[in-house]
Amino acid sequence: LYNTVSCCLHIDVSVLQSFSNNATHNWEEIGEVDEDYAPIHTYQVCRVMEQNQNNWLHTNWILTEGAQRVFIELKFTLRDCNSLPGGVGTCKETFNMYYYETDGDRALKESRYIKIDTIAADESFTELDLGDRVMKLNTEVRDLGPLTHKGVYLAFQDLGACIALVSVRVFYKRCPFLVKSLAEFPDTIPGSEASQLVEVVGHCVNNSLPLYEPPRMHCSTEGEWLVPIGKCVCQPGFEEINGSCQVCKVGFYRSLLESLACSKCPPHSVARQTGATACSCEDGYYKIDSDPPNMACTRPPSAPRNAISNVNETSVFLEWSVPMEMGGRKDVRYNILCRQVLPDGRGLEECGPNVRFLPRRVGLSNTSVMVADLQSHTNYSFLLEAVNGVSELAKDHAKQYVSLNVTTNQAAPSPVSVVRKGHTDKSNIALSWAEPDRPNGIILEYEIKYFEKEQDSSYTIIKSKETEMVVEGLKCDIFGYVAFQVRARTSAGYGAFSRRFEFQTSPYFTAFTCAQKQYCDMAFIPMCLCVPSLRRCGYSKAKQDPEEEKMHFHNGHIKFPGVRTYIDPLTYEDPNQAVHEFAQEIDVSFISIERIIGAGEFGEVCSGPLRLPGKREIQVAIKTLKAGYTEQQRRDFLWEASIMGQFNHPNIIRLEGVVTKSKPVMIITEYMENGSLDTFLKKNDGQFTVIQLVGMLRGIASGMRYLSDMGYVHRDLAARNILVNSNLVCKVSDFGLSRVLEDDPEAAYTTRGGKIPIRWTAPEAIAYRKFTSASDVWSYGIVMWEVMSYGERPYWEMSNQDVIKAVEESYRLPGPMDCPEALYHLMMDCWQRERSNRPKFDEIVCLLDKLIRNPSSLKKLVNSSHRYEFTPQNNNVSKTSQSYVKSFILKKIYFENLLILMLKPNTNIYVFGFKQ
Ligand code: ACK
Repeated sequence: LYNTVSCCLHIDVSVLQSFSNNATHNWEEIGEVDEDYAPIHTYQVCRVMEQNQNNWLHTNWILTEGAQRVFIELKFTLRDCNSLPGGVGTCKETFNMYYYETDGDRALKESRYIKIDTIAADESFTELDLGDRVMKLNTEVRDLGPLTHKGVYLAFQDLGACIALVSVRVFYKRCPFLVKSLAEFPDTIPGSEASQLVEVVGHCVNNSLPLYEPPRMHCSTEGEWLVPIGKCVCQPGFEEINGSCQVCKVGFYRSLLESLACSKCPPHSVARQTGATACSCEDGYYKIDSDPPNMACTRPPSAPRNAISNVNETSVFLEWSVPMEMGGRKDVRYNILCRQVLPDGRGLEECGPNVRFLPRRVGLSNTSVMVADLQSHTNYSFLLEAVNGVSELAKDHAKQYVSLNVTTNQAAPSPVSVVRKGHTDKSNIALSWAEPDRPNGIILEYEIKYFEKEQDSSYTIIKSKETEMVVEGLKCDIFGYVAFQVRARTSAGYGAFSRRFEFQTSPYFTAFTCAQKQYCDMAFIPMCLCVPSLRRCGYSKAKQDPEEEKMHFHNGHIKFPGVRTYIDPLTYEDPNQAVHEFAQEIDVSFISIERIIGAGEFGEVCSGPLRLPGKREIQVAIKTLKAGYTEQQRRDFLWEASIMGQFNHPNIIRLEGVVTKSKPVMIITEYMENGSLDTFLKKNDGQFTVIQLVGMLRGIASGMRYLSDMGYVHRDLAARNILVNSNLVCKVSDFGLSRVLEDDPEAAYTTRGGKIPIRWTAPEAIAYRKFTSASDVWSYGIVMWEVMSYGERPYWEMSNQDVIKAVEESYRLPGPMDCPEALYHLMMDCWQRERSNRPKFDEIVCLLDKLIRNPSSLKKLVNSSHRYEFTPQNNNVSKTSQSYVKSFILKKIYFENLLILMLKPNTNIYVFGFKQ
């Protein structure tokens, strides 16, 4: 009696004993034979003709071995009282089962026992069966829990039946020892509650480690392992073979947890021992830390080849080809060593800091460089060196250069870089300047060019052999400014002019303007800076433009101020990008899965606490994606998160985040204590006031108003897709366009292909897939009807085809029982054939608010003329259109094509859509 998930408890049938407080009321221990004449051992009692029977049979003390919930399977036969000769007498057809929990084995009075259940037979036997030797054996199973003591007694009470107890099997279920993903999970006893999950942390098998986090599984009360999280992988130097970790062979290595198998050492590297986590390089070959483990060992490159130079005055352009041998790497760079040949064989001297290398001197990735600002008529020697990532490591590797000797030409002097103003009066300015940084020869003279600021087409040039002079007879602009430029001349010709230097002549003007500091500063801004500063002003002005300021761009979509728009995740090339744009990634360690609350299309829906660092713990719902999914299923699953994450409204289910970096993939949302609205209403039939119901409808309408403002059409608005929290707040859920409809068990295929939840969908959406906020309004009307009838199924058992036809023929659902007329009118408005005549969601919210503010408007209930009377004479009622009258039905009798309902007195029932 032991299988993988359940284990029997020790129960010794031979020590079952009866209470013997009354010698005539005892069970008897009888050895019998079954139909096949095999011996069976039973306990029997059959005192059906005697009054006041109270016969007890109890078991020995059964150790429960820590199980919190045990199952009791009874096999018994029971005599049909009607078949007893001589009338029924006091004959019973049931017996009772009891239990008592204790921590030790001690005798107990039956009054201390607690009843488990009354046991009735599915099949009772008659005299005839006895004659035919037919054994009508009944099997009943009951469960018992939560148990808190070491053991339990069971007892069976007979009150006057004819019973033979053939077997009592007591067992509990457990999740068996399991090795999964290299983690061992011990044999585990489930929790006591029916939906409880026990989280078990797995132990990694020898030579393996947890990947990212310890592996976990959840043991269900049915003895099944569910929701695997995390896994183990073989530690470096080992690989997984047949569920265990085997050491890497010589010549092989495994370095990363992410890689699966041991790999052969890459070229120029070796692993001389087993269990290598990396391979070491052969002599003369090297590796740097950033080289991936599977990369070959490499060596420095050979020297660059075919170097040539091209001299232009005091600049040299150097060019070369890549080395013959790159060393096995792609990161080859070039360095230049520049040395000036000193006259008279005095050797070489490194080039000074004034020499410029374009783009740079070391770490060149291209095979050319421009060397500028050399001295004219000078010999230079350049050494070109190729290096790569391992050159630094290869210290004993002789450096290989290619060298180039170059002689520069004569060149004009470089520009004068500084001009200063000396003594100034109304029309004279004293100037001085520094010699150019690179005169490139002997300076013969300087040229000074000056002109009125802003009027450089008309200028004057004067010459000086010195580096200073007084410029006289200046003509100033209205602000007294004059601009100067200076250049030097050698035997190689003139150098370029310096930049403009602007100086003021008039002391009177200076005194006047500098009193106005701001104006003065502005006047001194060099012209070349003015242009960018003006441009900056223009830009910032544009930014201040109220319209521009308010326009935002998001992934190519223009978004307008105040109105956020829904972005279809389809517009993202990479759906993962959409998920992470709108949903926060949550580390799985912040989540504990405590129980399963339902089954979704993609896997279990669970609940548990979410503990984000620095945030208060909250209860969340966890939708999981079951293992073995395809990439498409993963995308479809996360699609909902990309949509939900864009919404932020108290009546829309809030997305907390997603778990995509570990498995299983999860969507985490706020937890809604009362689950889905349809089930919630059915469970609480008739329990709410009208105002409470209208409050729920108002919430749903407000959520839908938000969605329609965002430009999102839900397409599957129905009470089953609304969730309710502990404060009766309703929130719209289940997003995801066509995918949602694929999941919805209510969605049926239309003649045009797509799947549509017919009963909730507007005619134009069924006929030609015209889904709009107006079709959502139609569905909202159906949700109103579901709410006001406490979860009744719209159009009851009518077929989808009959519904389409009835709606087409202008039939509409009748007002639910006790529904305020104002609400029924609103429903009927939502079901206007012409979609433009249906109210908008903001109008619906507004109307519901009015009704809530003025509850007397809800007093008038829907007129009974909206209902059809169901009379016994109306015999032509077809089976599909028979009405469904919930708890008012006492009995249903089917007679040929008629359904006869026996109803409670004063029941007002309505029948919808029957055929005459
Ligand atoms: O009717 P229910 O209890 O409410 O059963 C379904 C089940 O999971 C499968 O969808 C429940 N459910 C889904 N999301 C949530 C949530 N955020 N909070 C509470 N229950 C949820 C739903």
